[in-house]
Amino acid sequence: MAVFGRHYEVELGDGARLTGFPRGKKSPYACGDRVALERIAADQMLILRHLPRTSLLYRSDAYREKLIAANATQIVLVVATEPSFSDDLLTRALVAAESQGLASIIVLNKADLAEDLEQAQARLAPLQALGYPVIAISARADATPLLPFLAGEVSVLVGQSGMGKSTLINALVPGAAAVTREISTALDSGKHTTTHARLYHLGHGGMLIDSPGLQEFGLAHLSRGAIEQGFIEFRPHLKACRFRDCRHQSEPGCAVKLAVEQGVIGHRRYEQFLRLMAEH
Ligand SMILES: Nc1nc2c(ncn2[C@@H]2O[C@H](COP(=O)(O)OP(=O)(O)OP(=O)(O)O)[C@@H](O)[C@H]2O)c(=O)[nH]1
Ligand SMILES: [Mg+2]
Ligand SMILES: [Zn+2]
Repeated sequence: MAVFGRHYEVELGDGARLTGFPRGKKSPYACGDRVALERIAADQMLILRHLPRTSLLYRSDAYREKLIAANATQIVLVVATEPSFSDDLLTRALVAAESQGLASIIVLNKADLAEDLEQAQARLAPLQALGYPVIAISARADATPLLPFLAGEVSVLVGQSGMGKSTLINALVPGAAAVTREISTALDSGKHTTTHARLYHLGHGGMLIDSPGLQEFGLAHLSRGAIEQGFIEFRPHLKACRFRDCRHQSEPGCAVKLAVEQGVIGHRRYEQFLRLMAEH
């Protein structure tokens, strides 16, 4: 249910909440994991192992991996009219989601800040055109337009700090109200608010995972192939490149570059792809 570095909050089948500890020095579990437990005290459990995962969303740099959520079925990328969001982070999170076969939806929060709304929507339009749903809402005013997208899904909220992920949680999850006050108090100090991932039950079997704000989304764990597949509009062209190991940079007969020149693939997306590839 929640990850606190070296220990966890676990929920049993009957709804009881206990503290769980990993066996060794490592903490290899993520929010959303299903785990086998052994009781070590009235309110403490040893976590023996995790059960097979349907997905694992994580980011990585050259040195380490940071787990975000296990068993999610979709990623909800939360951006806002204000503060301004990073296209690069958004692209990376989409590629990570695609690599795990997760659906992605984009929430444009703080739609009540009307003066910045149009510009934010314009920045998201190319992604919307690719088929990613973009839902403009105000978590403060009314988050219910999001509910149909969450029903029956395990959704992980991902985004930069201050976009309103936890505000969304509080708007959508009855009973998370106690958390609201803590969060708004902490916010006044101007710090990152959410420090650990936490899973919340929605009605009708849906679940929502809140996660700490991200400043970067390293994709060191993804192969070149996974990255090119992560740009979904590239997919129909990849097989048509003359060379099977085409890097879609300056090779002759590159179908991706041709599609860019013909305006079928957007310039900005192609440039973002090249930037990601430069790290590999
Ligand atoms: N105007 C407006 N402000 C909002 C809205 N949603 C959230 N906020 C404000 O945005 C600030 C950040 O919200 P949080 O929910 O803490 O953001 P977060 O994404 O959880 O941030 P981290 O936990 O640091 O990652 C708070 O002051 C919220 O009150 C909205 O719809 N409209
Ligand atoms: Mg938060
Ligand atoms: Zn190519």
